[in-house]
Amino acid sequence: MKSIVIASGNEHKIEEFRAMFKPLGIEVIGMKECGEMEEVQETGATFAENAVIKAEYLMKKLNQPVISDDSGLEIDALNREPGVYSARYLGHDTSYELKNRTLVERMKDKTDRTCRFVCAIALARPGHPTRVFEGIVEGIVARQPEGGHGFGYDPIFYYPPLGRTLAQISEQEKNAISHRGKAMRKLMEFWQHEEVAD
Ligand code: ITT
Repeated sequence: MKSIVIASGNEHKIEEFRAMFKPLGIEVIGMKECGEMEEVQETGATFAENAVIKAEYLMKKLNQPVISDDSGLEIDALNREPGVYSARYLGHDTSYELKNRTLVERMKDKTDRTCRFVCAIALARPGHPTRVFEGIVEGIVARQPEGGHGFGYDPIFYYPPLGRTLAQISEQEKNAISHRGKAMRKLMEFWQHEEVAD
């Protein structure tokens, strides 16, 4: 397989997938490049359910293999918010500067600052059962947003082993330890064994 469609409208995610698939010689095509502008309703209660909904919807429309990514930030002291609502937290179009500042403010008196990013990648193929691959990275909610790399909640996700937020490290460093990188490596392992490639 020379290319794979990703059922995502999030350019930052697509860029991370592009970087991870590149060494394998596989081109990543965002759904907008296929003329698909419509985002399907994420009605699932879990990341895995939403990933399956997104991938199967587009796979059926295009009749070709599709991957999707559903991901988000869980903060333990906030009952695992924003969770599956990470993109919709405070409204889909609200800036991440405001979303991040709001979460930091809500966390200011909390002693338990543990959090995690979760990623579920679904691979949907015509005539095959859909598969889901998950990855998690554990961290701490930062006292204030730091760093200009990455996207979304990266500036408030402090990663203790590197002593920096995910917005203070390079894309390569992030892919090596991130929830998406881990899920992606599980997908690649399956890919190689199952010969997903044409
Ligand atoms: P698609 O559904 O079109 O893929 P989306 O952005 O709406 O795009 P999700 O519903 O999966 O995707 O929401 C994921 C949100 O979780 C994302 O918008 C960020 O707010 C957050 N998130 C996920 N991965 C992240 C990462 O690596 N770094 C920072 N924030 C992340």
